[in-house]
Amino acid sequence: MKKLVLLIAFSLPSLASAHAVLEQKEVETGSYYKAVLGIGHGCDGATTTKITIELPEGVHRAKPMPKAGWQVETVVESIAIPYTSYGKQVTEDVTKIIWSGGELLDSHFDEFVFKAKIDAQPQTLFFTTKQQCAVGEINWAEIPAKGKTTHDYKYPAPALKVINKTKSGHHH
Ligand SMILES: [Cu+2]
Repeated sequence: MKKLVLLIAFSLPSLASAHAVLEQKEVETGSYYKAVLGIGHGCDGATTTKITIELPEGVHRAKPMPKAGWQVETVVESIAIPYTSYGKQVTEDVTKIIWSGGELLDSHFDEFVFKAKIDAQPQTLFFTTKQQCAVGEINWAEIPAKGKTTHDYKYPAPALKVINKTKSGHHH
């Protein structure tokens, strides 16, 4: 019996790559992007109950995918840089997506999904994410200084590299 208990008590060290990260880290400007935000662990062992992701400038018309066991809401605000879509001036857009009411154990992994049009010019975009737990919270909000990468930080914001359109000429 004692051996069994020891086996169960043995826990793996948490992976450095756990964190809150976007599965697909690169996208062409002007294309639609399916964002899959992976949440690798809780807040110091506590169960995750709420995820809030902020959409940076140039990420347009975001639509979250419904998620069983969670409520999802979008926050629409006026945006700093209006844009034109299908000939219409757009001055308000989704700026935040919030998943709440669910439970994600520290020992589990889950994904939070949305789609958006990436109109930002080539650059690295950062999606500041707040992870709230039954006890405590984590702000994934660190943005690397020049010459550093997200790997140099403990709580990096999920990052997405926007690249030039490839010249293949196909349409998405
Ligand atoms: Cu981590």
